[in-house]
Amino acid sequence: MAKRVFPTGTLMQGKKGLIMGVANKNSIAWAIAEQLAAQGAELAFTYQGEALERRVRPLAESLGADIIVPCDVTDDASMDACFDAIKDTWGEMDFLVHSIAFAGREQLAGSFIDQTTREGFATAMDISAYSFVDSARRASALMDAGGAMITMTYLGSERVIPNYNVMGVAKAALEACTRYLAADLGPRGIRVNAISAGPLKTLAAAGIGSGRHMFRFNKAAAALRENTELEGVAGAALYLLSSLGTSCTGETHHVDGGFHAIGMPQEEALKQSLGID
Ligand code: NAD
Ligand code: 0WE
Repeated sequence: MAKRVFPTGTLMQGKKGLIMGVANKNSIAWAIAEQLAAQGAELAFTYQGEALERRVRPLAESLGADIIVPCDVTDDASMDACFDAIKDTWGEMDFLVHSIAFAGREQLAGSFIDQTTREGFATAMDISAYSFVDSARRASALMDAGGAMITMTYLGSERVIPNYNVMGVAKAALEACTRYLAADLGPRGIRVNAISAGPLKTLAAAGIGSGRHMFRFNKAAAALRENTELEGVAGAALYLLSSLGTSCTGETHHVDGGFHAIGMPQEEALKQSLGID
């Protein structure tokens, strides 16, 4: 695979921020980190647990990260320690990237009505939506000079996507959280937005039952007739987190080749997606 190249510049010069949600080099959060670093940002990273440290630390170090700390968003003590480390090292921060989601694997196969349990619902909401509120509260306490935050969402929040199930409900909550956070933090000059990305081949998308079909259908039906490129997501993140994004807050911005805009695909696209010629 060709190495990704990101436009270089000084848009993020002098800005410090936290990247939450890198698991490996395919993570959306990693592409965003590379783009922000190419524009001069200073970065801190969290990793979910010891198992992921082995992957995340070398990546983070390659961008000269000052702070690399464990953080499990379901654990208050771990969240305290993470934001204490930032406070102790930097004192203040300018931006936050939240790129974290989880639902039990059994929730993501089969029908929503049958698969969704009380516990599965609570876990998906806790890790995929509440964690953004908690992180935003802690990060904003360190943003005295204004700032910006983003989270990652998916179209399954707005429309039914087979098997996405309770994650779709959690993403709808996450997008609503984005608007409420934008309202609360706006008076302090802190912007809060979400990027709704089309399907990307990451760890979180691996092993989706209908994966092959999904990528084929997305490509055929999308306005641009191509799957989503990570570069586009990273570019949107740079826009939303830099001064280019001034005046934009509370928004859910789609980066999905225009798939979200299509109500019914062209006949030939539909045939192509089903492999009929
Ligand atoms: P990924 O697996 O690389 O990232 C998911 C991250 O969530 C991992 O780093 C994992 O460690 C972290 N995480 C899960 N539970 C956690 C916990 N309890 N505490 C701390 N971290 C935890 O996959 P990705 O595709 O880069 O996903 C990032 C975000 O992008 C997610 O919010 C996902 O819903 C969203 N998204 C993904 C796609 C896609 O097709 N891949 C499309 C749109 C949106
Ligand atoms: O948000 C996501 C996936 C998030 C996710 C992934 C997993 C896999 C491993 C949340 N929880 C888990 N739990 C696990 O055990 N995406 C946008 C990618 C995705 O996932 C799908 C999709 C798409 C797109 C699941 C079903 C259908 C489509």
